[in-house]
Amino acid sequence: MLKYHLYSADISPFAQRVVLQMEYKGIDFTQSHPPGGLGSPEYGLINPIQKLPVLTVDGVHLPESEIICEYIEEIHPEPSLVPEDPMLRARGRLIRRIADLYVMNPMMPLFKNFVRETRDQTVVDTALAYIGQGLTFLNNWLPAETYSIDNRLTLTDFAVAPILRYVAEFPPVFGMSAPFQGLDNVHGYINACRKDPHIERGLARIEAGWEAKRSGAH
Ligand SMILES: N[C@@H](CCC(=O)N[C@@H](CS)C(=O)NCC(=O)O)C(=O)O
Repeated sequence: MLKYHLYSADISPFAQRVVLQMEYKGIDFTQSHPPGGLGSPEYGLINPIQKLPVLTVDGVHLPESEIICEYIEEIHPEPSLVPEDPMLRARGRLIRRIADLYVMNPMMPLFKNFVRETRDQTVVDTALAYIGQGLTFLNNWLPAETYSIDNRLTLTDFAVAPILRYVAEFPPVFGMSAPFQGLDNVHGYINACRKDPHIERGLARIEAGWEAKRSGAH
């Protein structure tokens, strides 16, 4: 049996995507924060990209959440988290790609600009504009009342729901007061997702992670 270790953090939407998938499939794995911290030389040997998550499989290090999830899906196809139909599979990948490239990536500069005194407002405004645009892209493909594809829980929901939870939390801190306003599909979709106990567990972990960080526990 393969031995899995995941370098992760509760607050990471990318790590939660993998954690949710492995939990759903009942796969045994251990977890830890990166040894020495994300930027440490020690972690650089595990992941030269110095980001979370990394799945270590029998000593081999695999970074990038999407790549990890696809690998897990191939090794542990049951219970399946991808549709049978190739076009629906492609649609799921497309939604995940939009969420990663056009919504979550533009959010990254916000995290470097939390402190008001040193905030670069031009960078923040550009980031907010891109996030808004990415959400309108997502609005074209997400349904308003159910899971993202196939009318059932899939990998795409494990990827997109944590990212949308981030959108609900952080852009408002920078003045984007209602990120989902006018985006009925995105808004309805995230509300529908929270009714699923698997997704809810991941989102609750992210929220608890934020809380722990705020109270100085991490
Ligand atoms: N494309 C990567 C993104 C991973 C990512 O950005 N992870 C964040 C945590 S949520 C991170 O490690 N950030 C550290 C940094 O950028 O220095 C993936 O899907 O795994």
